[in-house]
Amino acid sequence: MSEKEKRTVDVAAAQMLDKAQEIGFLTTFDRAKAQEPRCTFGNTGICCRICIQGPCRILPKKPGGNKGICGAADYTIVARNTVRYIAGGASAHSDHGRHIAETLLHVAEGKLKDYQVTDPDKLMRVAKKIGVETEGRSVDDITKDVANAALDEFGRMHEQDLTWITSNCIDSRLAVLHNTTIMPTNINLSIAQLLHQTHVGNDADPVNIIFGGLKTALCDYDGMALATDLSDILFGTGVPVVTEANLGAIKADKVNIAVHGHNPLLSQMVVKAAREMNDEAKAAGASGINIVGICCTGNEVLTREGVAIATNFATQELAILTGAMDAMVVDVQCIMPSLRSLAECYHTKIVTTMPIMKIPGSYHLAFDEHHAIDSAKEIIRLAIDAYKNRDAAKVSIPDVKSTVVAGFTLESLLNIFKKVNPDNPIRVLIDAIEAGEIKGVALFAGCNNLKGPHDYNHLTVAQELAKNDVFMVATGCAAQCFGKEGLLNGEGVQKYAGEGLKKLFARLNEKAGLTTELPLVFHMGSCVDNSRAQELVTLMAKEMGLDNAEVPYVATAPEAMSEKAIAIGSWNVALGNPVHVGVVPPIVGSTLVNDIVTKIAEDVFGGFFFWETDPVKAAGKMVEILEERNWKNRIRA
Ligand code: MSK
Repeated sequence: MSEKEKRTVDVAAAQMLDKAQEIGFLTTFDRAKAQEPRCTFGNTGICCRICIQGPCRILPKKPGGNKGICGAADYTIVARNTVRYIAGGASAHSDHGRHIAETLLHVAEGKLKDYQVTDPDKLMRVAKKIGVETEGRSVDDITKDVANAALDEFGRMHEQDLTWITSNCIDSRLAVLHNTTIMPTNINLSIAQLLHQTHVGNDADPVNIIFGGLKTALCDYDGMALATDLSDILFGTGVPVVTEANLGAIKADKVNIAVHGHNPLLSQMVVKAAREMNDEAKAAGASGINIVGICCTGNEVLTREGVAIATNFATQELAILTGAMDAMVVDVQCIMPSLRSLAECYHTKIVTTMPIMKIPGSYHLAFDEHHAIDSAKEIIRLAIDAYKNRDAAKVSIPDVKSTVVAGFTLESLLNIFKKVNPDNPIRVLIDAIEAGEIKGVALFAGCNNLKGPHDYNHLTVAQELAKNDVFMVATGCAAQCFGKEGLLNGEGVQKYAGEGLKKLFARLNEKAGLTTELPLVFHMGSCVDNSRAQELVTLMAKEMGLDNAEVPYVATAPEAMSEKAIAIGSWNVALGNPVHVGVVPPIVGSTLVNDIVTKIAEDVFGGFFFWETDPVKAAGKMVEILEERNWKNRIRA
């Protein structure tokens, strides 16, 4: 691999990185290089910064150095550091869910004019699932009860298992969560207790700390599951859409606005307002308004509105480098502070919108749900004004993009299966497994991590699994990589799928009734929509009469980066799923803790982590896991 290839496999990104070099702008790729070599203590998790006597590092050869100043051993330090990542991730996902739940409640109370219940069928399904009475009641009353049930997850004072966990899991899995005492009853309480548990002079037992972490990881799951359900109720449950992905989706003749972050409350409004404001853009000399997405708010509006993907996490700066990005509207999570300094070289307006996410020097427009459409229009007018200052000489948009077929919520995926098996849609997948056509299902989740070439691990693991007849679903920045690289369309199937997988696709395509062929990888949505994938595996478990830990299903985060990715991986393990991580996390500094999460976890939960930076080897191991589960199921039958 040449030095240039080591940066990214994305051709459009490579062109923009060359441009950055030409103009002397240092991107996240340069900053990642500047961080090398990494500090071994931090890199392996044996640096403790929990109290300010530290930082303490584990120095085994120095007398007195094999423990922190308080006496914390490597296993305590590593366990504490690890679960604090989970607390960060669970806070982010659950706070996102809480914001959606509050908005839904205010809709039902008639306090918000710009939002409404868009999908009453989903409302009824969710109400029934969580035990809210629907018979003879108004939509508003049911909505209030569903929203209040979601808000109750955050702060109820009585002991009651979290509703979105109990209503989404099968009994055998709930028994595992109870037997290991990790079933949470209150999201905020679990996060607070975990921070307390890991305070200096508190819990030193690595097993107990890890179990506290898993309990909080389940709160991450609960927060994202309710965020998915309530967002579908508010904005609709996605159906298959055709659009495009990569920097080539930015249009030179249009006012370009990127929506970036995670929360759909504003981005949905921006999309809606933009459709009404094309004339204003035309009056400014553009041919219209073009909205594109970055990171998961992009995935949200892709799923429901067919908005194109500009790029994913590691290459977010490069959208500005095209010189044609007029405004980037950001909400929460995964937004690089460096966007502002790059925007200074161009006419681009960076607009922060949330009270907990501001960037010095950027434009802050406090988003207010009570005036959501007005806020969105104000942002669009800012972009139109910025467009007037665009310097045509600085515009260079890579002519690179791929067709994307997305919108595969669980409902829309099952609707396709229903065309093949109207009575029992999930059987389509299981029949294909039992017939040996496919080996099982893999979920791709997670970010970009510049410890390796951008998008390389995602792409290689997917190509290898496709060749080995694995049915694939994806979320987050992994899904966006596949969009850019042509795996979210039918050509991907022809190019990469093995014979068994091709047979399944032929059957599905024949009956699907879509205007286009189904994609090699099914885009299931944003980070919070990993809950959709978990619903899929649970449905398979029910139909197969198995526990989740026996279903031929694996999860992978080939380029995991964020605290949220660590939380997602952890609840996957607790719910019985094997989880591949394509970077070595800062956990290997303690053999004990590393063994707990990679080996002992399997005995307790059926799920476990494994680290493998080589994507070919990682895919090989994932295939082995699926084959082993199938083999055991055949023996059981
Ligand atoms: S945006 S959490 S970099 S997937 Fe959800 Fe991408 Fe990871 Fe952020």
